[in-house]
Amino acid sequence: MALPVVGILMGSESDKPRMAGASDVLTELGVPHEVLVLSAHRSPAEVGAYAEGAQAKGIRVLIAGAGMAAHLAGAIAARTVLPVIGVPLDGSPLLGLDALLATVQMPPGVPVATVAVGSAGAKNAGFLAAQILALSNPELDARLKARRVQSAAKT
Ligand code: RP5
Repeated sequence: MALPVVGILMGSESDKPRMAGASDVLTELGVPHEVLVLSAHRSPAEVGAYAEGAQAKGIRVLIAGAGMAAHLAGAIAARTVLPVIGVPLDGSPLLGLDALLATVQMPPGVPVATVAVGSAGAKNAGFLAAQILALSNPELDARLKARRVQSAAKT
């Protein structure tokens, strides 16, 4: 089994259905990844330790999905210079607008690349992570391009 190069984190077990697309896309594209549930407010020390150790263990891109105040992606981005993709999740009474603003509005210097709210965003986070990795992986680049050709043929 290849070591994971993408870490997918989410703030709660309850986020799993909405975040599943990120893992599905990476599996389809043959990108080794790991999935963890870690909460920025319930387990902040574990979040910090994971973010600080990710690069040294071979992770190259991080995906973080959370709902409500959604500080997981930003908390991770504060502790690593790996690219962090944030997925705002829509499980709250505000339907993800809260998570969108919390995730996208990072102060300058510590970016979170924020994708769409909910399961569409989770899938796009998987694609975006793969596209970042494809910059230095010609086989993955070819798989992504082949997939675009396939999806164009379906329209
Ligand atoms: C956030 O709070 C999680 O990412 C989740 O979207 C939301 C609710 O979490 P639970 O109360 O369902 O664990 O931290």
